[in-house]
Amino acid sequence: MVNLDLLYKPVFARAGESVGRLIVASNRVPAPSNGAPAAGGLAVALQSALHVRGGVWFGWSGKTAADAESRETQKRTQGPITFAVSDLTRRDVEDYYHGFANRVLWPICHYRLDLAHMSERHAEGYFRVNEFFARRLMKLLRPDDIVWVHDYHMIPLADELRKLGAKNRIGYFHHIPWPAPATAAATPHYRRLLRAFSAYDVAGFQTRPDADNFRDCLIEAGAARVLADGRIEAFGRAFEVEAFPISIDPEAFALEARLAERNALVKRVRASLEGRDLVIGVDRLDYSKGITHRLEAFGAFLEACPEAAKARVTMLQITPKSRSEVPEYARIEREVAEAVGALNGRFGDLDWTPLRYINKPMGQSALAGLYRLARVGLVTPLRDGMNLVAKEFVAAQSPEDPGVLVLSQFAGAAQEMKAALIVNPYDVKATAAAIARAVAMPLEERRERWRELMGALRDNSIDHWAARCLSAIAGEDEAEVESSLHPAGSIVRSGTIADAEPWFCAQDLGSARPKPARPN
Ligand code: GDG
Repeated sequence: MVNLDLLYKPVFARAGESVGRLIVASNRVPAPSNGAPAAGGLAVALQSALHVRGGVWFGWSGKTAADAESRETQKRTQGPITFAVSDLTRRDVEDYYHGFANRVLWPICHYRLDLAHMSERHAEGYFRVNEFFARRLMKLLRPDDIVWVHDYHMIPLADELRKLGAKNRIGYFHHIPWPAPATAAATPHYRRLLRAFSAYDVAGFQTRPDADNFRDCLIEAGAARVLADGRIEAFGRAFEVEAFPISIDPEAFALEARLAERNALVKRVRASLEGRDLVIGVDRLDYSKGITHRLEAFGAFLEACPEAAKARVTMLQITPKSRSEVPEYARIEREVAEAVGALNGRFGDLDWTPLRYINKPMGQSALAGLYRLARVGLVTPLRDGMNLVAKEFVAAQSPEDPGVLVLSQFAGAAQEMKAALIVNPYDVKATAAAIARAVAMPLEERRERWRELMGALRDNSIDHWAARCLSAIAGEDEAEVESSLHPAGSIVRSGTIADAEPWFCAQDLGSARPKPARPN
């Protein structure tokens, strides 16, 4: 255990000026480890920011405590970063995580009111756990720290910190969509949640429509007015509501994909394809990702294009299981497995399985190499905050012979990635037609589209995103923050992610996942 008072001093300070540390709060926290393989882009970007300022990454350990008394904060320091995590009781996990976060907020934010499971006990647990986190975090907080809270699990954290007297600058980033008021208003304790947002100094969303939806929610609830400087005043506090589209590090991912041509698994897959075109889908097993619609579209494509069936175009769907303890996820797991069986039964042959369906998570290198191998990337969520797979697929392509991205209009990424083939994922026939078009697309058009897409990624890399968010939260100069994130030779490549839920790279979804608490 390390005493936080001994923490490394911030390095991002001009002479004579003190800069507070960065405190990142998220449901799950990466486990510090030396020499581990590169973690997902987001974790790397946040660790870079933490390295620069020095700071604390705070959240749930992913483990269950025997009882409320054994929820001590465990701290481990690696260089300038301290990882501070607490266990939660079985009941906390059930109510806060499986319950309110994943059975109320997740479905409602993804426009699935039909899947929302309203339970007063879960709601009460959600606010209780956030209060618990706030009490723990308050013990670590210094007056000049800035706090950056991530995602829907922790919306009330700033409000709870304020109640305990925190005066720090606190920002929030919402990784998933924010729905229009008519949908959002179905959330239990809706007004309390809206009020909780007003404790932040900045509320960040993935896209302009999401930010607008959120603003409309406040205004329609009669809780807010827009100030002359563009900020919102609600429940007696003024704060900024802004869109910060998250991204990846396109150059690092491109390099990873180039190097992965030598990856043994990628080589095996290439050999097994025997020259056939590959269509790839990569998603956590989640009903928001539109996997059954996508499989239906792939079947419709094979049916409508006998020449594709003859050429034995093959689809690879990589789908690590996720949140299996939640009943709605167990259901989608069964539905997808049935759809896979039906498709292969219908179109397959003795020597051809049209759809390869994998539930285990891949290593990041293999994943990058498989994207590069594919002629078509199918990213067709029914709703998605951003969708980093779409961005990774593009970054992984060979500029000389790039694959084609088919992208849902309902992914946040579609706002920026206009040169993809944009589809309505509910329209199975139209998606099938887009697959056919992508498979047959001439090289020159593929190159042109890819250049435009890659240009969009370069204009807004993950570092740029982190710098924009941080400068808004801290009220600092954006260019200066960005240039400080990666001073020469300082790229952070350590840290593995303890669990992928919900916005981290899914590499550890399998064995590293915490033991689930059984639903009552
Ligand atoms: C949430 C929002 C938003 C997946 N399978 C494997 C693997 N992955 C990695 C992908 C990608 C990440 O997981 C998934 O990111 P997405 O953005 O696609 O989706 P969510 O997990 O739902 O994330 C989303 C995101 O937060 C960030 O703000 O974009 O809208 O829902 O990086 O590569 N990685 C490895 N093996 C796998 O099998 N290594």
